[in-house]
Amino acid sequence: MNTNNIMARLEAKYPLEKEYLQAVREVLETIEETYNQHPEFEKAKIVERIVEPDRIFTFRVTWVDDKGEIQTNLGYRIQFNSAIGPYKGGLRFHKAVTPSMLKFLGFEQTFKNALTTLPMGGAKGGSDFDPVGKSDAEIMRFCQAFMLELWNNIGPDTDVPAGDVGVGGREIGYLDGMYKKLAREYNTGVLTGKGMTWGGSILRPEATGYGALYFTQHVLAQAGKEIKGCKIALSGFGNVAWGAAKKAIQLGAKIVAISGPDGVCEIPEGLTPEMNDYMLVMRASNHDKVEDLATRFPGKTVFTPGKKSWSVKCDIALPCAFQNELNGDDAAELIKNGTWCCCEVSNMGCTPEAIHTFQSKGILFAPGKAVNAGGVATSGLEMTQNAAHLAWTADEVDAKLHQIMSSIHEQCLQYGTREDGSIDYVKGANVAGFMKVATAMLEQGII
Ligand code: 2IT
Repeated sequence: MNTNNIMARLEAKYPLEKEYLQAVREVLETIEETYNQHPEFEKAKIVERIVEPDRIFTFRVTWVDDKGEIQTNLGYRIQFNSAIGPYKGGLRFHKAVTPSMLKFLGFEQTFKNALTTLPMGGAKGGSDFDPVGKSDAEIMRFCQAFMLELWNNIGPDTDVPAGDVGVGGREIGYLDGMYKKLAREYNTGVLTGKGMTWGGSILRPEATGYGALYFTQHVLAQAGKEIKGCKIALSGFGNVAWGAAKKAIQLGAKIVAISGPDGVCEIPEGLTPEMNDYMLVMRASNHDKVEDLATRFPGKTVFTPGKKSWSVKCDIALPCAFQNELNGDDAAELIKNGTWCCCEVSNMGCTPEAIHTFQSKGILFAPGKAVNAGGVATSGLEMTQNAAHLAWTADEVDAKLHQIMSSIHEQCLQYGTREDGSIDYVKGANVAGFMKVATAMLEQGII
């Protein structure tokens, strides 16, 4: 295989699908060498097959807002790859959602899920519905209308959606309620991220952030460093940023910045547990402004409009919000200010230029596929508990999460150790995920 040839074909076929093309190129560039050592992959045209989703559902979602006006959005579910298990991946509700965005996320999910060691295929879905400024009743009516279209294409053994940007516990509740009403199945296993009284797994809300910090600890330990006392700048204030901050504080690090679409809040003395929990209130308000933290905790935070967290001096940068939120200029500014590690917690949070800048300057860098896999892994653990009709304790789930993040780190070392002993985590994660899915596809024949 030749990455440039395959990319040229995909670029001609999907000229407008920027994010999808970016995600595919990154994977192909890093797996090319390994792929070409396996003529059986080439013969079975694995790469041509793995870059295309198995199927895409697109549907209209019409609902009535609080003023009685009719609103129409588009809904999607992309079932990307089922070679290693039922389709699995989140739903994103955000005004910028396009098929390209969901294809990139579904593609990445396929490899991420393979890394978790659990049997889950890759999927993603969502809508261009904009939750900002919506009332709780509007959120509920939208979720119900969305599920009215989706329910027939998902199921506990076929496709199991979960949350992502704009979809948290509240939305999963409304979606699950409607699914049960339509499907008349009450086995609780069709969505993950459920509430604790109706089949949810303890620690699932924290899992993406906790797993990311466990992975960061491995990256640091590998380089002979430790997290205690480190200053961390992170972006966002949603579920993922909340969990990451919570674990970082527990581990003795200091969160010196969080950000939102409106700007950055610097917190010179570090985010307190009380401020950390206020992030949940900010998320639930649908106000989408990080300035709310400064308003609630005056004197402890400094809000600067229009700036990102990457302008704040820190040891470790943790992008926790959205794709391409940290670009080449941001990476250069971080490095200038002394940052020596960046672990991507958001999916494709760094642009290719940013990754190149980090890697060429010897900054420790780990990609989202590995760093944030604890979220979907704990979704996998939720599926297991649901299938067995039982609930594990927090200690049991946390121990399994630790084990999974440690295994992902091992896989990165296996496939990403350079000749000089340093680790290319991007290559390691991509090759490890790819090898598992490609081998499964090969063994299952031409389907
Ligand atoms: O990007 C992700 O891995 C998620 N949004 C979580 C998916 C899941 O199925 O828990």
